[in-house]
Amino acid sequence: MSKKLETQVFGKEIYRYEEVTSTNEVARNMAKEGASEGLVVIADSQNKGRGRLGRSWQSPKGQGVWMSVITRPQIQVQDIPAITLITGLAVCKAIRQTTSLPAYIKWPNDIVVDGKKVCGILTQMSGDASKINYVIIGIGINVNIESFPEELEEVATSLKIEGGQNYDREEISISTLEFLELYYKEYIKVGSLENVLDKYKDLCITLKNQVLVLDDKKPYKATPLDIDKRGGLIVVREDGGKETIKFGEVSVRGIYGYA
Ligand code: BT5
Repeated sequence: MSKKLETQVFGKEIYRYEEVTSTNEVARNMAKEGASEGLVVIADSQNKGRGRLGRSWQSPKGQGVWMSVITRPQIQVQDIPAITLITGLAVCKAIRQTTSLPAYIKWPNDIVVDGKKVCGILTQMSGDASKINYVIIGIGINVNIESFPEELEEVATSLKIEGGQNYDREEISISTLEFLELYYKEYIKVGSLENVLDKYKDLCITLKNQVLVLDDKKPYKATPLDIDKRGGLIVVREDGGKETIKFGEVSVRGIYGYA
């Protein structure tokens, strides 16, 4: 092992697998059985890796960090998106620390390098309006992938493709867990994103470009203004109206082929 994990809670218990359906699924089953906050599931490959909205996530063997963390935050359901934001920030910092590559966050939670996605995050929760049972934070980082299938070539990249070298997956996962614990604790302590928001905004590429908001009705162009304390993206529409987008899809000019 390259470096020792220096956390108090996250990763104190780690389950490693060669192959699973999805680390989120494995972690969810453990959480249902009462597993503690901080338990981590890591797999070498996933044969049913999941994206958001039922999409799939390519997780080739031995070439990425495919992991999930069980958390049990005592927060309001409407604050769950904040957990995703914190995770994005943690991964972005970890990639920068371990590779020195110019990683940025595409709001809310994709990590991009050179306009392409190197990491996706999937948070899944169980609970109801009165109480959260658990939140599974799933993190997929493309580390040493050399090439992608044609349909992903334009949108996906890996640390190896960008940096021209292999990186240590263990070191990246350790760094991610350390940053995640740091920001998570801060968030829970303060009860809002206040103390981490400036760091997030510094690295948020969505604030630096024009965006296309893909809402249910009709996509519209907007200028990003800020991110609020709950993690919502504040934009100004072309007609001058302000809007806060809580979650959802936003295309950023210059990223994933949006010109
Ligand atoms: C995400 O979804 O970005 C969340 C991905 C979360 C993956 C982790 S891995 C560990 C844990 N266990 C799981 O089963 N999942 C989590 P979304 O924003 O919906 O993006 C999915 C889309 O990204 C797909 O429809 C593809 O277009 C594209 N895609 C698939 N695999 C990719 C990859 N390896 N790298 C970049 N893009 C990919």
